Amino acid sequence: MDAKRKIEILSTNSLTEDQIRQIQALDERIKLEVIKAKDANKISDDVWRKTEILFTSGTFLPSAEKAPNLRWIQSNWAGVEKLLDNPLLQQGNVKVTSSSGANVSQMGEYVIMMLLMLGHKMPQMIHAQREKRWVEDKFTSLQPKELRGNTVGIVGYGSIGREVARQLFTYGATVLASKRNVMQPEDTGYTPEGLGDPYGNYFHRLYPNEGLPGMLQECDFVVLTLPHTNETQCLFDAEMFKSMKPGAYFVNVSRGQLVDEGALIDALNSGHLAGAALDVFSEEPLPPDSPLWTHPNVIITPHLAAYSPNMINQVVELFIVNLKRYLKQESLFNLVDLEQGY
Ligand code: OXD
Repeated sequence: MDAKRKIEILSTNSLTEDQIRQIQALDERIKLEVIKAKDANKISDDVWRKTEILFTSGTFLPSAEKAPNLRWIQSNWAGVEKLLDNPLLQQGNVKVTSSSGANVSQMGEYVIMMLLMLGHKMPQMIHAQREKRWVEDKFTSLQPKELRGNTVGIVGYGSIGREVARQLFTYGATVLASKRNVMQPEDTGYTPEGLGDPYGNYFHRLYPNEGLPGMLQECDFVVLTLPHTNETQCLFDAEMFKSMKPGAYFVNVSRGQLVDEGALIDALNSGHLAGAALDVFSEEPLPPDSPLWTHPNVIITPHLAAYSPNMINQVVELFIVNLKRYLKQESLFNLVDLEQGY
């Protein structure tokens, strides 16, 4: 890297004074501009022309002509599919890194909360409370399915799946996980110290993607964490739900597009699935007429599993780790394969 050349960074995320200081202290060539903008036109041509690194929660980008020096985009999103269609990325000289791993602590807690709520029949108990109804047949209708002694299947053993497995360990559940390459149980992505499963220690059995239906047959709970790509579009269709063990619970924290919602509703209505917790939907906000809203065994949340007051600080930490690597011309964490889409 040219020792005199300025490294122009544009952040559309607001940063604290301390974060700005930390970033600038990394290299005296760094020039950091912070502009809270929600679309590309709010940023001047001059700023776009100079920008080499973009740190953003946005899914907007200028044209390639407007940003000739752009080389790297660090996104705040773990799922970057909305960014990838952008023509600017077709040129092949801009790297994209996702935030995968940065927010896994709260996502892990969200998933555990949902597994416990579903298994312990919380939706049914809240419903009875609203009606001021003391459930008389509580030992049958409210019989819990505990995590201890039961099997949780994690579909996609990436950073979220690994943190779920780590948190599940203390509950004594059997953890099965599916992963594209079972020969590589280690994590190659970013995970904050002490979180996740960097060495592949927290699952009991790993399945290749082709083995997913077989894995599902054994699971009392299934957690979907895969990214949305052409390959995963509608992965959970009627057949896949049929592969699930009767009476199992389903949790989705990935993207709604991985699920055929009609097939999910059928599986719930027939009683084949005992319940579901859904944070993501094929259409967001979930339309008011979706039967999922009122299904008695379904918990709906408005796409917030990654949210916490620490969320942005966690992503800034990842950005700083990656920026140090960029400056040393090392490979970046969470580099998105633009062909594969994750
Ligand atoms: C993400 C999300 O992709 O929160 O980061 O959905």
